[in-house]
Amino acid sequence: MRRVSLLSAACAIALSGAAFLQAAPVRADDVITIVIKDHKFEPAEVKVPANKRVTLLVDNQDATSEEFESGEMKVEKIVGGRKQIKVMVGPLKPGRYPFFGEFHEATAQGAVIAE
Ligand SMILES: [Cu+2]
Repeated sequence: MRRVSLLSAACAIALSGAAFLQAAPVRADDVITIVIKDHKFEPAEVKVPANKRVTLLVDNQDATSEEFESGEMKVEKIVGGRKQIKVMVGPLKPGRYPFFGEFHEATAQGAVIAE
């Protein structure tokens, strides 16, 4: 009985968490798309609002996988060939935050500009 009530409490917390997430969806204008093509980022520089959490949608149109990486934004995430990943960044102080594709670092260079 006690176990059941504990489970219910856990479920209630999980449900309220889900409700909260639904109440605050990521708006479409908070998602910034960065395409990877021919081992380059397009656009190579993206502007995001400062002091705000944003989602980067990394759309890898190459057949080979890439690793989207940025020490400044503390991101390191593999995106498979012809796959997409979403990366949450921020809130960022105004400034320039370089990123690169670790598997094709010679050409895959870019930066997020928070302003
Ligand atoms: Cu890496």
